Amino acid sequence: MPLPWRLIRCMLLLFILSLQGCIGVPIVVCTWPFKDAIRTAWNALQLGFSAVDAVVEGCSACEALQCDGSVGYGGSPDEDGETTLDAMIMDGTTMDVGAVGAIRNVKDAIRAARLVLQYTDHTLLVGDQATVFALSLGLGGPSNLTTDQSLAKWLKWKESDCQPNFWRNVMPSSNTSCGPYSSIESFSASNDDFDRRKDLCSKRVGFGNHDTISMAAIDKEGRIAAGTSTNGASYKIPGRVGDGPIVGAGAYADQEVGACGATGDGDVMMRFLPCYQVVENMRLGMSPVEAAENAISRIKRKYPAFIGAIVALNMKGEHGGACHGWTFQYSVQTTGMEDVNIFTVYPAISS
Ligand code: SD4
Repeated sequence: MPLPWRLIRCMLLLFILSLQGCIGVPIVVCTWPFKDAIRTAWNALQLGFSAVDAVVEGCSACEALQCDGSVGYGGSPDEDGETTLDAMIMDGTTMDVGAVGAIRNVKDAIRAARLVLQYTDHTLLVGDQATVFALSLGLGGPSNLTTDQSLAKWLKWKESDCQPNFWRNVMPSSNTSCGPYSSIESFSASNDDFDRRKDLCSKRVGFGNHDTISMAAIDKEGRIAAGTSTNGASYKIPGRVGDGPIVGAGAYADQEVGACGATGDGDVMMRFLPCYQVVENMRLGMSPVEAAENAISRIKRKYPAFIGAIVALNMKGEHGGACHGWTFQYSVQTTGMEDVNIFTVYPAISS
């Protein structure tokens, strides 16, 4: 081949490669600096696995590592001291979803969610029946999800009269503020205990240490997926399911537009389907940052004290985040990055 042609070919190749770099796919993003989770997902993408596989592998790594104690076994004990898990996986090419809520005695929550996606027409299975389902298809278990750390955390909470907790408008029936509780209406106003006991309930749980993994990925073939895994909220009332396994709340992905992952006070956030909102905002032309800021502002208008954050990703590989009530960090790895990059997002000044 004559030299000029070789040169032109080389330049063309370089141009294509640089274009891939700036378009930024394949790509994987997730809430918080969960570097090992991103690396695991990125390796899966590099090996040619699908976006769904990469998200499952990434979240699964976080579960095994018990990322920040709020993903996987041994974290966020509920009122009975038990750890239960929420997880979801969404395939943005088909809009198929598999999710598990408050699954018990199974460590591999995201893999259980994937089984729902792969082998059923359902979207969400919960509690003991989700466990039976997952075990029937070969997932490991039953496993004890309690660890020495989660037990110690729960005992300390019991010793602190079960404070804080998620109850409101109730009265404890004993002299501690632990349950069982009765509705406040069932107490007569003349009850001597009323005022004293009223103060014993429901000091609000802070979400300062909340760190769900919500992850989104675009694979080499341009397919998008999103997923979540979390042990939810410490001292939750048994049976509570958070936003993690709720489609459009904890995560969302649509091949036509992009994807989103959320973290924070799931009880509030799921009322707004913030990730669905983000994707629809991007469909209307907003950038990922604008879309995320808009979704957060809708929640903050109604719940000024809520704590939460969002990471958004469009099909071009552009990403952005927004948060309220805390400083947020999210992780990214894409073509041209040697390792995971961490991005920091601050709450809007008006927060
Ligand atoms: C939940 N949203 O169950 C989850 C917890 C979380 O960052 O996001 N932590 O409410």
